[in-house]
Amino acid sequence: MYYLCMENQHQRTLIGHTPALVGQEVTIKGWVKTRRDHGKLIFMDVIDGSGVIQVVVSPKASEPAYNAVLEVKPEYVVEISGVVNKRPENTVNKDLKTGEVEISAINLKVLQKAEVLPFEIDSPELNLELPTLLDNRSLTLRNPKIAAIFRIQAAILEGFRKEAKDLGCTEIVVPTIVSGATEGGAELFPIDYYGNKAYLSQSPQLYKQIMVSVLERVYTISHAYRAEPSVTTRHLSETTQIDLELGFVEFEDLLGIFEKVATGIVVYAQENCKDLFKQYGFEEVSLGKIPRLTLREAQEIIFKEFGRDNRTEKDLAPQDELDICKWAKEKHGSDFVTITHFPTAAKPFYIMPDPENPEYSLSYDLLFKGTEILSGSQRINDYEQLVKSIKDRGMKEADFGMYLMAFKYGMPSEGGFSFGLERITMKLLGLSNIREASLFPRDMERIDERFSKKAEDLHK
Ligand code: AMO
Repeated sequence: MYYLCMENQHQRTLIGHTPALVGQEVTIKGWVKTRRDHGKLIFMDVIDGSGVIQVVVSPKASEPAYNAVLEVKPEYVVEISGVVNKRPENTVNKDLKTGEVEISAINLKVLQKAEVLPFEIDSPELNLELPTLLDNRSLTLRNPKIAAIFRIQAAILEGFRKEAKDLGCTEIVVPTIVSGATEGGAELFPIDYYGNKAYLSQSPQLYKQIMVSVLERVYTISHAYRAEPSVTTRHLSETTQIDLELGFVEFEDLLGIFEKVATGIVVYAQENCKDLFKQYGFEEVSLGKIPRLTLREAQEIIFKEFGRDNRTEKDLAPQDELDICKWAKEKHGSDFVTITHFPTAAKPFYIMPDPENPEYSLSYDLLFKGTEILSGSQRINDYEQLVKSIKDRGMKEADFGMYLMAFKYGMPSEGGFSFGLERITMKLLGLSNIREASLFPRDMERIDERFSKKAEDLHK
């Protein structure tokens, strides 16, 4: 049995363990979510980190508990002792692990009061506009459906780590204060670094590549900063990238590897969070064989099937991604689709041009339910070729000294990829805006609080 002992005499049972304790007296600690009064019979949903349970308080069962409950409001922190009982058959909640039991209260102690809430935060559908949700993030995160997003996000990370470990990768931690750009087009945030010019990193790219020459197979979960100049539903200024990089691999191997990792993450999250998926109506993913298309093939399909001629564009537009995913689902029963061979000139310097047609590169994106969630490539591993690629893009070899050193002294064929954590979460759960998939999202308009609101407050 699992107890969390705060003090020897104060043993506490986690709510998630109550189904195994029917007939026994337990003490739980948690937050009151809802309170329903039926005359002198009072029902409360109480949660802790492990689950939610219904607590029944009545003067017949316990006069002291009844007197104490009268002042209790949502979000009060309470300690409750009582007996775990089976719930009457017609009130069992099958979607909950604790849905078959309830606690009949004997004692109730208020550990901490809460102010009256500015709005009801418990109902599954909060019906608040996104800016209001984010303005009150510390509170709205307490909504069980919103909290569930981040339990599932944790499972996505666990699933990724499991896949990476199965591949024999070692986890590394890399810096995010850097001296330059890696991702070409994406904008940089400059910082003042002791009077020197520095930037917030756009990607762990260069470090994970260097580490291939040290540990051969590595992964890292890292913050990446993108000074996105526009507000969209799928871009954040600070994002979490989950990256993997492997030595002694070729392009075809890489395609198989990231497709397996992506599928593995989804399966792991769905299996380990079954209750949450069911309870909150998150849709299951279709996992047919993932179709692979070159960019030009995908654009040809978009032209033929959806009537838009984007056949010379260097990337897929958001609507193209939606349409090609629709096509993949209908024709291949897959929520994923792999797109390869983006034009070399439009890609960062470290990406290997296809030796058979150097105008296109050995690069790939993975789309999931209508949006790119991953990109990666076979890398240039030859030192001379890499230096040339840097110079061809108008960049200076000297700015990449530390990075190039790893290539000068023997780098095998290598490649890797990066998932956007918030993008996978958003798509897996069918969220309409990426901000919902980030605990404390950063964008052009806010760092926690809206800049416009701060300015208004200043003028008050
Ligand atoms: P890329 O720039 O495509 O590639 O980023 C990889 C993945 O990170 C996510 N992502 C973002 N998510 C939210 N907001 C953003 N502003 C944002 N930018 C990127 C996306 C994207 O697919 N170094 C390469 C990867 C590699 O080659 O290994 C890179 O950073 O899901």
